Amino acid sequence: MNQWTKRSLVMGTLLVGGVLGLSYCSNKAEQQIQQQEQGNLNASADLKTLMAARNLTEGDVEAALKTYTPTGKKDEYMIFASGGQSGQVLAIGVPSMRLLKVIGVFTPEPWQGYGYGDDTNAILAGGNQGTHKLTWADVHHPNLSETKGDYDGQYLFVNDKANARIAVVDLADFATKQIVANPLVASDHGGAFVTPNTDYVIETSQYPAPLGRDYAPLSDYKAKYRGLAMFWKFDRTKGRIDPAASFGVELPPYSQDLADAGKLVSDGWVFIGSWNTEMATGGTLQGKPAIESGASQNDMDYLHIIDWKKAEQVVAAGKTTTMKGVKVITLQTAADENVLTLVGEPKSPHGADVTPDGTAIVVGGKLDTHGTVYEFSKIKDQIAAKKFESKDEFGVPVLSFKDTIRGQVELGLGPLHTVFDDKGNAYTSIFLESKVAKWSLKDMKLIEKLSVHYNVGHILAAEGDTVSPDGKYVVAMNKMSIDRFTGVGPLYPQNFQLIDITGDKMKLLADMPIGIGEPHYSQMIKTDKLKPLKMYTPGFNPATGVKDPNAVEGGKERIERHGDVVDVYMTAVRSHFTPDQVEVNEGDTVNFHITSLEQAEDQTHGFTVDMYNVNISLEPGKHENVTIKADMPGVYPMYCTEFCSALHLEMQGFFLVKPKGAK
Ligand code: CUK
Ligand code: CUA
Repeated sequence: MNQWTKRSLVMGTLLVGGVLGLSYCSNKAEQQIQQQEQGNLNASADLKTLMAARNLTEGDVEAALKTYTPTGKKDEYMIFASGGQSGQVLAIGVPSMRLLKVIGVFTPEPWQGYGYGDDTNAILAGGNQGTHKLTWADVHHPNLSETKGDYDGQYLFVNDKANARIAVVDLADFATKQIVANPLVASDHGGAFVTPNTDYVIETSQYPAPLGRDYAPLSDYKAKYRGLAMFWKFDRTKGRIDPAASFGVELPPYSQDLADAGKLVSDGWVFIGSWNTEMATGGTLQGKPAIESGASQNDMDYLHIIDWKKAEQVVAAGKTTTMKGVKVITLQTAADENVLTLVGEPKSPHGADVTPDGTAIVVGGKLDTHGTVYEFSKIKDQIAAKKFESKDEFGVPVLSFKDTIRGQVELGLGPLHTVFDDKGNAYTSIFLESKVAKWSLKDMKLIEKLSVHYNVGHILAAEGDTVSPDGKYVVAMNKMSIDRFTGVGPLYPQNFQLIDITGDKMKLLADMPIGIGEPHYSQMIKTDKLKPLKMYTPGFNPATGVKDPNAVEGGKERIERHGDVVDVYMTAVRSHFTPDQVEVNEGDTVNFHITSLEQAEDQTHGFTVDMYNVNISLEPGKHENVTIKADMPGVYPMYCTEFCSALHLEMQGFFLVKPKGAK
């Protein structure tokens, strides 16, 4: 039997198997033939010849061996990466650096049907701010839920810097469940960082403005403009943020930046960097310095230290004011009650990262060459003893810089973010030098620098933000890729570079071009901590988290008319929708209630009504509701958008809209 006969036999099996739902087995047969073919090809080529032909060094081959993941083999880690301006989150396997999923979060995602049905539209609508419909977000920092300071694999939180929002993604089905909009500020940045048991999701503002998004002229900057640290209470039993149990802490009008929660000995505290303590507001047309230079005058800015357990007590004691429905500890109260304390940090800092043991906080400096390490015990003791050096002009106590730090280590030009391994080492991204600096936390000594390509922003490490990082891998998230990839026009991909940190020397293993958004931060979790669902229980509505009241059972499909409202109770199963003919009158409101009757793994259907901007994803067992206004008379195919079986194309129906006045 030659290959072609074998192939056509397999295709025949595929066709029959697809109808019978046996495509998995026949795929396996196809795979075996492919492997045989590859085996025959490779037998004639030895490794050295291949290396020469592809111009590969031994180092390249070693890197390939460390990352190559043959078909069927799975990754040890998963990265959850910010999708930047796309408003989404990327799930990436490590070490293969294969993209596994793009999770729709703040932006509609058609494949998942996210934002094209009633229930996911309601989730997106939860993030409405202001009067303009928001169709994008600037995602910066994904953070995994933690239990006792360790990733527990249950939830992921992300922030939208552009519109001050936080989203909750459930890692049971990798789907967004909630978006909360901060009513007090217009931008955030220090989010979405979690406390060690995920009691709170922290969101701090970036650009100061009057709280509540009121108007005040820039001449009132010091008097009326403020920052905010929001503590969103997470209700784990519901898997949702509870806005009513959340609170804010008013901050001075400095530009608050990255934040991190304390852990172990520093549990109960939050550290937030800031820049522009000069409170520059620009005014270039009036001949004043641009904000970039106005904000770079002071040698020191302020690290903000918040005692959030104290803040909880202050809230419980009712010492808050309510602004737009949010309980807020005013700046005055925060200063008086020592909820908020400041300490100097070197020129235009970026990053505030708590070490795995919780004893120290590492801060980088965009305009400083050091990594600065603060000793938490010194901070805590001085606050307890009320040993303050001064107050800022808003009355917030300030600690002495030199009495607070463990030390500083010279790292290079533009140190930004720091992550940690399991051996007491820190890894800091050096933006201007395009390097990753490895240094020892104990000896405060630089160990090694590795070139990355190029302009590294954040870096991340395996389980890097937990109390027990794994070591093994660091990923440099590079802003520029200049000469790394084939050209795709003037908007270049970003470049994630996987680095092996197991040996004495860091070793670059692989590049992954990122052609979506501008990722900022990511976290990397061991995949054995994730317990993703394979399918939903029949009739389950993932957006509401319960079996849908309109779920449809096989045999109970029907169309009901109530005046000009038509309810279509529909099921989907290979390879048909029931009912497959829906005729309504122009002007009717049509509610589709669709349940997938599938209970076989990876058997997904889609459902669209052409021209009506509907596309939902029906994973096995899932229920979705879609409402459309039948305002376009005509005949519109409804069809399944997922190639689900050999008779997928036949999985269609008709949506007929009878024009007004027609017989
Ligand atoms: S920021 Cu982007 S590289 Cu938003 Cu975390 Cu530093
Ligand atoms: Cu169902 Cu295609």
